[in-house]
Amino acid sequence: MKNKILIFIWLGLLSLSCSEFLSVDPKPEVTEREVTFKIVFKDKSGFMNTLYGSDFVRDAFVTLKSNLLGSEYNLTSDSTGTIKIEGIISDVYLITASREMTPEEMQIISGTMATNVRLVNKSKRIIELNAGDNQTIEIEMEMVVGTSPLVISEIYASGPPGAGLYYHDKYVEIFNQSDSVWYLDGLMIAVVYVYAPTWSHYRDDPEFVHSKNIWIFPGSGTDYPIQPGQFILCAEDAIDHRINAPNSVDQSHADFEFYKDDAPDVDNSAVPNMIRIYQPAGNDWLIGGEKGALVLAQFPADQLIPFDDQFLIPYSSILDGVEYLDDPTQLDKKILNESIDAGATGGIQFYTGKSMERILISDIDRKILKDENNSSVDFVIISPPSPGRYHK
Ligand SMILES: [Ca+2]
Ligand SMILES: [Ca+2]
Ligand SMILES: [Ca+2]
Repeated sequence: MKNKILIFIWLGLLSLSCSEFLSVDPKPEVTEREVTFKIVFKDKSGFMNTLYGSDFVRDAFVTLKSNLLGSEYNLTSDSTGTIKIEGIISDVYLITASREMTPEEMQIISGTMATNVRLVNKSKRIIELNAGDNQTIEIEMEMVVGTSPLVISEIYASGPPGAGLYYHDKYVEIFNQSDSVWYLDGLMIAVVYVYAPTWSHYRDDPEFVHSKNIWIFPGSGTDYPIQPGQFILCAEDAIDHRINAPNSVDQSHADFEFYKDDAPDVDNSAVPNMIRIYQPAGNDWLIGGEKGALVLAQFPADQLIPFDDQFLIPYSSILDGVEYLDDPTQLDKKILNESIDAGATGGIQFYTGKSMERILISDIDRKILKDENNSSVDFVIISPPSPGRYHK
């Protein structure tokens, strides 16, 4: 495809400075103290200065999510780029700030009515607020252009309840949230690699996702369109799993099927098969039941870079990536770089029939799913799974 999508423009990426905000004073004798603090958002793009004469980011929509309690706070920054919160509990917070640039603002800044331009806090997503002195935290925001038209809309990995160790009903679902037709031909679905014995990972690789499990969609360019608002189901096995596992779901009408031709695998001849590029182990496409990460990438399979016993996929080719953890608050355990997915969904145990689906934010002309590149806030846990459709 000739379109160059998901072009993130990173400004001043290297100038992360976090010393001023980590004024950590643990005071271990004090628990559940309440905190009052301010956060000031500053723009690194120069947009705000052009528009308003200072770098403070006004009208930023800010979400703070408590790690410990899961409580969530939504605030909007004022004309001095500031939010103030009183009386919340000391904790580690996941902070997501987003400032949509309007086409009118972009006209002033760039001379074009650009859409899909945002300021976000790329580099500082976790803050620790401790009881004690009033704190003022400064967070820099950077420009992001574009959002992927295709996203991973659901990952079902846990397996159904009441069917022993049955796990053949896993799937990944892809969604077109743009207003135009796209083509799946050749797009890549890869499982992010970790060393299983030690769970070490390549999260901090500055350029590449490492994978030992890479499949691509069939087709030669325009064979497999995905319409605006369409969900595409890629099933481990495209069968009616209720036959083997009464609490599972019917996937006999899946759009694609992972068929491993060197293994005793099921092949529904009515469902086109994903093409295995690299997955030397296992009897079928395999994703972790409780934790793992998947990426959807637009990258030529014959240009994959071999590395050790893996292949490398450039971050710049990744349309979407989603990570899930058995404990999604343990973000230090993440394996996927924060630039692809700043958080994690999950918290699902094996064989519970629970699934992870992107949150619906609009359903006016077509469905729009939440896509902050942060699975901690983008996803919701559902049961039963909703293969090939939205769960409600
Ligand atoms: Ca299969
Ligand atoms: Ca098939
Ligand atoms: Ca679904």
